[in-house]
Amino acid sequence: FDRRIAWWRAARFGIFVHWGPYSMLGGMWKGKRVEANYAEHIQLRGKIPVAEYAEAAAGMKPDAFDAYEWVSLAKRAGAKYMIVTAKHHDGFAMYDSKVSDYSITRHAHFPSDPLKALAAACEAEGIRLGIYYSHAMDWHHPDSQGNTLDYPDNVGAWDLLEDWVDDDGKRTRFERYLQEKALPQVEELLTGYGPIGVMWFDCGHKISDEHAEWFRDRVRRLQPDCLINKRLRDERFADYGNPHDNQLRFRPVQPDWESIHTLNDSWGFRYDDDNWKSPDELIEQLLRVVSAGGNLVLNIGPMGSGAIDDTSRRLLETVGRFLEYSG
Ligand code: FUL
Repeated sequence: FDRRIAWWRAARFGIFVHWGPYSMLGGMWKGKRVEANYAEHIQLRGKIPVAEYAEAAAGMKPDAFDAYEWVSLAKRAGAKYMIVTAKHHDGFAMYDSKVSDYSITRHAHFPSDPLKALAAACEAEGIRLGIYYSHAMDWHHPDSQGNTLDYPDNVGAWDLLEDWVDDDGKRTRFERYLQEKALPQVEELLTGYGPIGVMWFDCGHKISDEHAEWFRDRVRRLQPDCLINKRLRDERFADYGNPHDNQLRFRPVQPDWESIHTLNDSWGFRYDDDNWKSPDELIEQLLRVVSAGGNLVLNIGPMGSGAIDDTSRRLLETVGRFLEYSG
């Protein structure tokens, strides 16, 4: 274990990237602001039916996307790894998935695979690539969790306790989602993009131990050196912990832990989120987390076009300059 996690312990600082069709919407739906702190939750909070969200997603044209620019910004910021959303809760694959057509390439017809480009840029620049994958929730798949607008009979987190009875075939249906979409997608992510530093799962409280085991098994089998974050399920399944989002509120129970922060309020890009942290605040967070023995991961939300807004860029560059001058 010490050998596997050595690079991550030395890294101390990473960049998170939230990017998907929600970035293009930027918190707005049909000209109206949707009340959601997190722009990436717009489909759920805005009660947008799957068909309408999918229609909008088909219009995503990330013409300004430049993998080298993203990775070189991460590098200038002083980060050593970069975690990118391959699929968020909306179920949309931001890579060329062969498992589901609901993707940036097949659904939005973007001519190349952005994750391939990012993997190549990371390799060239010496940045470790991590992949965020929403395994427990998928608002597009009829048998997954979280979307009760289109799928009122959907399974809920409480249904998946260990002693849960297969009420109305809900467990069977949820397992169908896992077997036909989530697990095969995790397999393609672990086999098509070179060495993955960390598989970053989310909302593990919504799945059972048995289901978590299915994912862990894939990661260990396909990339034994790949790390797993706590949100696959809980610390029993993880290589490192994640204390509360955006805060360092308590002493984490795991010796290896990572604190995630975003530059403003949302993770995904939202037009009117200007609650930016100051460079001083960011540097202070970095110092607090690192001096308490953790890793800090700072999030950026590129726009739907793939461009990164000037404020995010400047903030990251300022952190990078501080790290450079302070050695
Ligand atoms: C949460 C998600 O629901 C947010 O959208 C975001 O991805 C954050 C990092 O984790 O659980």
